[in-house]
Parts: sequence; structure tokens; C-alpha cells
Amino acid sequence: MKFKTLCVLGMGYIGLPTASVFASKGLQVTGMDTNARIIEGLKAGHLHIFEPGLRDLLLEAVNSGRLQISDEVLPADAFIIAVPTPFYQDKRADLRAVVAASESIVPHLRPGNLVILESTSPPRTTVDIVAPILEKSGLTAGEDFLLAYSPERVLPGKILHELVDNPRVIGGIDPTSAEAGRDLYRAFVKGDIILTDATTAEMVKLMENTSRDINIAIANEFSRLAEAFDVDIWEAIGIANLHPRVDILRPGVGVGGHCISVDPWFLVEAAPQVAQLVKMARQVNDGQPSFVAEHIAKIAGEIDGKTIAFLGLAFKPNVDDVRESPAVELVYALQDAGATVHAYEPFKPAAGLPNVHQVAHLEDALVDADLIVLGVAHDRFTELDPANVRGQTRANLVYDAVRAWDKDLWENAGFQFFGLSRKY
Ligand code: SAJ
Repeated sequence: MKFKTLCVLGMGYIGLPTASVFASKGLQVTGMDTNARIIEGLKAGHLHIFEPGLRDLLLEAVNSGRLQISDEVLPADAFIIAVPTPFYQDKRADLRAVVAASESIVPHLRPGNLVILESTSPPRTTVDIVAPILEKSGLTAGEDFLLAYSPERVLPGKILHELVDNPRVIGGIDPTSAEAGRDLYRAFVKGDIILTDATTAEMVKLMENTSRDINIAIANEFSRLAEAFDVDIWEAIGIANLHPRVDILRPGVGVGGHCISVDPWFLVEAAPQVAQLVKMARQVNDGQPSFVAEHIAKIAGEIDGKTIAFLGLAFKPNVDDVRESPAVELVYALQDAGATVHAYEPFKPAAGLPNVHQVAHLEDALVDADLIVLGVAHDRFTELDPANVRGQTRANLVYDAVRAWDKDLWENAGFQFFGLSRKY
């Protein structure tokens, strides 16, 4: 099948690059979002997210006339839903954006159209929720229009590369829908395209992120055991990973972002009696910021009344996304223990996080600090020269929660150096 026009619903971390890449391959694309501020910004060439290479690609797509930014759905041969699926307070999936996006397609749906859901969703969402909404158009899924689920699987920070090169899974509600999805994504996907059914594709996506969450949880639990037994966790992991069938991931301040810290809960919600290990891993990772805060307090003797320069608030290195960030949770835990925290995040100097005192420059964080905590291994921080930092702060103590700094360099610059379950 040949698709000439496309409407992408949701101009976030996935929808915006996807729309831009399709436009760069010659499709006529509408990039739609319900957030007026985002739409106005994009029309003026301002991106609300940071992703390497995205700005140039977007500007090229808009200037070529092949990408039109819009606040409403426009008719097209194919529609892609790429809206967020967060969770409610009680960890149940919040599908309101998927439902609203599906409803907004209904008036524009024509025979022969293809609709793809990309948003990470609980098993059966495509079949049980999206299909019935689209059928309010009077058309029947699989007969009059095509419907598939194709999960995004790209890594923030490497989105443009992974969008093109990763294998792509397309799960149709029937084989014809899956094949139509393959014809659409073949416009830019260089990786293998694997066809399956919609519910398998939904499950695959959740299994991928859940398996990573569980693997990070065991690394975090090992860091606590190492602390209890006075073992250097990094040395132990290094040795264990020499085994040909062992590959332990990195312990840290916890697991964040809008994917891995959210998606496993969709399986817990769907089958709470079965998904016991999944739930336990989530709880271990969610508890890691408290563990790190307690470790910092133990090392510093007392943090009540101390001022901490806290470096990095993003959920992982070299991204600007602070959603579900464990570094932010660590800030809250340190504040709960009585510390005053001056947080610096170079990718988002004013993230507007409630009860977080953010400073605009690194120097502002360092100047009054008693203690420096590294929460995220941004390149900007790993490249810091400890000798320079020495001249900007009265702090004597450094805590590297993510093992990004060289202990000797910091000690040579006159700091006492500590980190997550490291031996000194
Ligand atoms: N983390 C650790 N230790 C590690 C690796 C990661 O603590 O060894 C932490 C990170 O600091 C971060 C969190 O885990 O807080 C998640 O980071 P990540 O880099 O593992 O993953 P995401 O959330 O950026 O992207 C994931 C990817 N999924 C997998 O690798 C299975 C990506 O391919 C998905 O497209 C994305 O989720 C998504 O959108 O679902």
C-alpha cells in the first residue's frame, strides 16, 4: 500500500521525531497536538524538548512544507497515535489521552485508512479500547479500515538513530493491517520489520521495559547488600560480569523516566496475582532514592542543617526529561532529612519542580555548599575539573551516586570522596 499523507497525534518525544522523519522521506505530514503552547512554540521554531539532531530535522521538515503543525486532526491516509500513557496515583494506566486521540480521529476516518497506536499501553488496548472507539465512525476495523499497534522502542538521547535503525514490531488486528503498517514504516525504517498481532506487540513492549526494570532492580539490590557486607559493589559487578553469561547492570539513584518506571505497572494492573516479581522490582527501584539519601547521611554524619549542591535532576544522563526522575526523589529525601538543597540541571535550568530550589548556574549551587552530590552523570558534570570546583566552593565532601567521577582526581584536589557502595 502507498501512503502519501499522514497525521501524527501527539508532538512529544516520540510523535515529533516520527512526524519529522516521515516528512523528510516525502510524506505530507500533519503534526498535531492539543497543547496550544507546544503548537505555538513549534510554529515559531521553538522545541519544547531536547533531543540531539531533532531541531535541524524539524526545521527542515517545516521549511520544506512537508510538515504542517496543527492543533487539530486533519484527514490523511494514515494516522499515528503517539500520546502519553502515564499512570494514576494508584499506578493504574491513565488512557485518557489515547481515548481522546482515538475519538478525535473518528470524524476524519475514511475507508482504506490505516490507524497505528504507538503509545505504550496495557495488553488488549488496541483491540478492546481503540477499535470500538474508531468504529463509532460506522466503519468496521479490519474490514473498512486498518488498525495496528506498533510500539516505539527508541532510547531518549538516541531517538533519531534508533527510530531508523531499530527493528520495528507491527501488530495488526489482522494480517492485512500489519502488512499495511509495514508499508508505511518502510518509508524510513532500516531495521527488520516484524509482523505479529496487536496484543502480542503490546505485550512485547511491556516485556522489554519490564525486563530492564527487573535487571536494574537486582543491581540496586546488590548495591544495598554490598553496603551491608562492606563490599565495593563496582568491583564485585566488574568481576561477576566476567562470567560469560552474567551481565549485571549499573546500580544508581533509581529508575526514572516515563517508560521503564511506568510500564511494568501496566502488567501489575492487568494481572496482579501473576506479576509479583514485576511489582517487587518496581518497589526496589522506587526505594533506591531513600537508600542513597540514608547512605549520604551516614557518610556525612549529619545532613540536617547542611547545604547540598545537587548536580543533575534529569532521569538519566544527557537528556532534559525530569519526569519520574529518581534524582528529584533523592532531592526530596535529602530535604526531608533536613538538608537545604541547591539543585542544578544544565538541560533544564528552570524545570518548575514543586519544592525544588533550582539554581541557574553551577556556580550558584557550589558557592554555599557544605557537600556536593552528583545525581546524574551528564557529560557536563563528568568533564568537570575538580581543581576548578575547589576554587568555587567551601564544601569538603563529594558524594558521587552514579560512579562517574575519578576518586583520585577529587582527592588530589582536596575533597573527601564517597559514592554508592564504594570502598574507601
Ligand atoms: N538505569 C540504571 N542503571 C542502568 C541503566 C539504566 O539505573 O544500568 C536507569 C537510568 O538512569 C534511568 C532508567 O534506568 O533512570 C531508564 O533508563 P534507560 O536508559 O534504561 O531507558 P529509557 O527509559 O531511557 O528508555 C527505555 C528503553 N527500553 C529498553 O531499553 C528496554 C527504550 O528502548 C524504550 O523505547 C523506552 O524505554 C520507552 O520509550 O519505552
